[in-house]
Amino acid sequence: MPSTLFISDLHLAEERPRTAERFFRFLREEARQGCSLYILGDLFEYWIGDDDMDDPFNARVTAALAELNRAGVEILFLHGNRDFLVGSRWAEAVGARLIADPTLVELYGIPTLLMHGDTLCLDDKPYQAFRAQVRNPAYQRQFLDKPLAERRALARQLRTNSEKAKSGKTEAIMDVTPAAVEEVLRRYGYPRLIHGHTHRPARHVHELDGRRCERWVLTDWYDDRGGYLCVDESGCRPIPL
Ligand code: OKV
Ligand code: MN
Repeated sequence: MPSTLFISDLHLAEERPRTAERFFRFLREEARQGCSLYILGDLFEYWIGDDDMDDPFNARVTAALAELNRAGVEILFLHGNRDFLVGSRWAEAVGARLIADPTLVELYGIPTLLMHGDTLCLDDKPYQAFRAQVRNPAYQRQFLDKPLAERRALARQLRTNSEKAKSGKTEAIMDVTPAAVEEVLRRYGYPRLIHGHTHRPARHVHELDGRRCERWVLTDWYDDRGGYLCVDESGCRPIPL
């Protein structure tokens, strides 16, 4: 039966070899049964520009995805809050298509809205301020025009600061703002919603305006967990890895 697979929040980095190995195995095995693989953000723990693709770890991830694509699986990529600088050069190397956040698709007859999920977390004020800044195209251009070494140093500094600022209150405990979810469900005509980011995998049912919407939250791949959402004619099934 044709199926569409969804992953997010792998946060791949050289420092997490076990997660990377689980991902490579997923690409060689389970992912091949899908017609399409949607990556809903935070594939990478950090991304400072497509010219950092020659970094051996980034090159390995890129090559593994390109191989899946060559095997006939369509790959779609939606930016997360960490890898928002992934660009068309990377997408071309993979054979992936970059898609907007949000994107509405029809899957097996069901309108399905795809998001990373960070735009639903309105209560995380410090993060939303950070987002407004780094998603500014002029600011991004300024950053991307700097030499790679300088960007590396700036990014490392930003990550250190953000870890300090969190001081125990991790990103993982931030959940979506219910009003933001309802707003987006109304605006897009009561679709099924699939997103990640919160690291709280679940199936939620929202009843609003007399309509019923399913909301699927994807798992992260931290520590020893990982998995994907398999969507087909019969519905959505989370598969742990
Ligand atoms: C990604 C997050 C680091 C959260 C910097 C302009 C600026 C882009 C950037 C640098 C950092 C992405 C690109 C990274 C996400 C962090 C820390 C917290 C909460 C600028 C445009 F400001 F320097 F001009 N960056 N990197 N964080 O290391 O991948 O999402 S990153
Ligand atoms: Mn995220």
